Amino acid sequence: MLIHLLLAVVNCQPNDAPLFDDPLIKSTHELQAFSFQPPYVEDSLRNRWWKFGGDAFVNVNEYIRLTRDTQSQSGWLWSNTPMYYSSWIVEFEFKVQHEGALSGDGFAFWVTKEKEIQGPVFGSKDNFEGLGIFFDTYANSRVRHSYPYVMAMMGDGKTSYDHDFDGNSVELGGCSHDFRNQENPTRARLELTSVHDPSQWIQCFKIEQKIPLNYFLGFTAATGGVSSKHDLIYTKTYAVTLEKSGEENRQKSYASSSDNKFDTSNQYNKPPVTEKKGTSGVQMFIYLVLIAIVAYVGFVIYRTSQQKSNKRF
Ligand SMILES: [Ca+2]
Repeated sequence: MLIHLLLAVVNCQPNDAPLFDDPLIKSTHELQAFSFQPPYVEDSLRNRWWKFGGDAFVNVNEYIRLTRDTQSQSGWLWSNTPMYYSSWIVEFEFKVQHEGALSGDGFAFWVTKEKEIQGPVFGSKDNFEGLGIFFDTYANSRVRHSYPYVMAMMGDGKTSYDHDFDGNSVELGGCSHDFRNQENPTRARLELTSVHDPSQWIQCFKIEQKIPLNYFLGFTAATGGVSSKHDLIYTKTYAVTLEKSGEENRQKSYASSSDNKFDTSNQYNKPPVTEKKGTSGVQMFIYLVLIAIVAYVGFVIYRTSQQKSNKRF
């Protein structure tokens, strides 16, 4: 299934409520499994839905810091649960601050098959499968546009990001946006749904790509010879039901989940949702598919036997 991706980056006041003023959106509900906000951790000093590692650490009242403003850092934060909705919106606020003249390398937002593997692409592995959105603050190659630069890459598991050339050859879309050393956090919104462009936002890019279900959401950041503090303030993720095709999207999502052998019973913590999930509708959809397959197999057997009997006589 082809999906529109849209990223908007704005400088904004902290804690503004998210706006979904699109008439095509029938309803949204927040997915707790893909959201976080202060104090980030529970009594056990862990987060039930997210895991962090490398050089990342939590300041419970203010931020999750992926890297400090020192050289050769690498930190990560990944969702425990894979995303099994096909239409969703994620919004996150972040701050990138540095004291030296230069900042680097940047951070990434991921929707990928694998997680928690450190590497050279903003702290995560190269040759990844899935979507990477890179908030690149350092020009490693000849400058083609102003920095910081935000860009998207769709990884097929074989193609390299090529850090030394800032991913120039694999860029699907991007924009320049100065989010460094801003007084307020910068907010980004990524929409994996077919709604129109939000009016209050600056559109960074819009591309059409297929993103498989059951990929993990993550953030990683790295510093090299130059450095920055890469801080995440909050993330809120919403499942979206569209006006006309919402129920259809929901059913496709669940049907594809079973195709991918997603085990909702024990392999992962299933995220809580506030809406009724329409199980009977999903069952009906699966029954219809099974009936269609049975009918087709019956037709093939019938035609084969007819052809054989035609040859015989
Ligand atoms: Ca770079």
